[in-house]
Amino acid sequence: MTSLVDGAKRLMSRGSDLGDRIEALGRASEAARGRLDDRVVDDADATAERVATRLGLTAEHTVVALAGATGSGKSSTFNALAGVELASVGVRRPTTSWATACVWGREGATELLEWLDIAPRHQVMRDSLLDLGKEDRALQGVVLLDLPDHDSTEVSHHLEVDRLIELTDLMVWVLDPQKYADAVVHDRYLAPLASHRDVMLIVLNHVDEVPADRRQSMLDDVRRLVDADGLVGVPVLATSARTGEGIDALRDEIARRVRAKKVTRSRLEADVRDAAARLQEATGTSGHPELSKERIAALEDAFAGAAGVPTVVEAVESATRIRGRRATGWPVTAWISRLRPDPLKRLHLDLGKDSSSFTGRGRTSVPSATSVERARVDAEVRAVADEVSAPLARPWAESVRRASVSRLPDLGDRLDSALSATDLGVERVPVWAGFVRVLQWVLLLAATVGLVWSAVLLADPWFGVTRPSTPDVGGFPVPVVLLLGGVLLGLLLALLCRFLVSSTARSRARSADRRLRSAISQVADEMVVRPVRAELAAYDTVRESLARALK
Ligand SMILES: Nc1nc2c(ncn2[C@@H]2O[C@H](COP(=O)(O)OP(=O)(O)OP(=O)(O)O)[C@@H](O)[C@H]2O)c(=O)[nH]1
Ligand SMILES: [Mg+2]
Repeated sequence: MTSLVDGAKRLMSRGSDLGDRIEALGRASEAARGRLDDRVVDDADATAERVATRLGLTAEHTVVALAGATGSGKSSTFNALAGVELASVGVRRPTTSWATACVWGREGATELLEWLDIAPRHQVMRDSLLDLGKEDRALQGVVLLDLPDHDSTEVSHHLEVDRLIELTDLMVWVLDPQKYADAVVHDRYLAPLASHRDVMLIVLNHVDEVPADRRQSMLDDVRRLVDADGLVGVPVLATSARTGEGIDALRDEIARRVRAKKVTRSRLEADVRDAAARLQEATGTSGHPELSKERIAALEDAFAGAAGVPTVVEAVESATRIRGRRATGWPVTAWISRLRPDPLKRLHLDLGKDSSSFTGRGRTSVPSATSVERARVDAEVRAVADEVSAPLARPWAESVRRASVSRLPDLGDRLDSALSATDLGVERVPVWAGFVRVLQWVLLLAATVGLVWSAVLLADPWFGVTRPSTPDVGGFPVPVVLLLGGVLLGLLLALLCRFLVSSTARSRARSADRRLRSAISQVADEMVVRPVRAELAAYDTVRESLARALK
């Protein structure tokens, strides 16, 4: 396929419009592979390949095939055009089993004949028949094929006809007075090939057998049937291979088409168009909406819920509060609070950058998603697929849906590792809390000193020795000031810090929420949004490429 696209690009660089179409068809089928029915895609691929190959072969030769029912006179017409009895004409039906080729102008035809797969013993070089000469120039460049019939019981015959009809540049359908209205030729060949009407001729042979007064009405009847097949404008010629009547006109018509050098290209263009139209029918032409921000936000929200973000955020807030209080509280009561477990440790979400490298690997113990949360995830994923695929044809809507859920089996693990790899920003107690902690210990120390001092004074250990006077501050003895001041200030400071700790806890919870949601949003992008967008991109490629192939 790549070589085909490259080949088509080479043709494009030569300014070939057909090269551009082939490249577009190849691109469309590449993007549709695995998404649309294989048969339609294979058909487009094969067409692009065949057309590119034919374009790469001789442009000096035009393949003209005589096709029709058995006994219609294909071989006789072939001989009449060649001016020599090359093909056997028999009374036994069917006569011709293998296609015979007569080539006007040998140069460069070898590869073409090889591609047509015509055995050398069935090839005749018209130029080598030296005794002839008159009509040589007119059909220069023609590779005339006498095909087997398409309507006998010999299956191999119509297989050969179908194969060669696909490779032929100009098709000459030979009808006869008895069978010209047979459904076989109209339904199997003429009507389906309506798109190829520019590269077709119709011949009513055996006219010598039709009474002169009935000829015109028979020709009119043929015309009517051919028009009904969609072949409006295709010439209908009357010939008799036996008497030679109309053969010159047929030769002239073929020669005129071949000289115009448009036949091959028209044929190939029609092929590309047909294949592109079939692919387009399967793929549809409607546009699609982009994924809306709201839809993605709702999806992220559902993921955050399933990942337990609210639980973690709550834990961050209470852990910060507990740790802050422990640091800034009155040391005596703070020590008691150490007996309470740390909510983040309980969730196995250890704190901060250092610990995340360990916890990143293991599973957290954030409670797994409840069935309600899981159902919400499913519903939001479905809503994402539905939002963009509503206008798409069924195979594409189906492939968008498949893509949207393709990575969900790993979702639990991915959410969990996103959670544990996120720095929750709670590893350090704030700087001010560090100062407060020191201050609290200083105050506690002061209170202890005051306590011991007061105890000593009360115990009166001087035993009659004159007691040294106790210093005082503003009339209050220093030990009492130290004891009461230390305790009261410590408690007051602890109380004050509770407010500060609470506001720090709230702001850390908010920032943890932001960080977690940004990690979750990456997971949502990777697991759902990107796979869905990849399908839409493939769809756009197919649609745009087909529009280019059909323009
Ligand atoms: N009267 C008359 N007989 C013809 C004409 N063309 C062909 N015939 C005869 O019709 C018979 C069949 O002719 P062929 O040329 O073998 O027909 P064909 O289409 O090649 O048949 P198959 O090879 O069997 O598919 C032969 O007996 C021919 O002589 C014609 O224009 N007029
Ligand atoms: Mg024949």
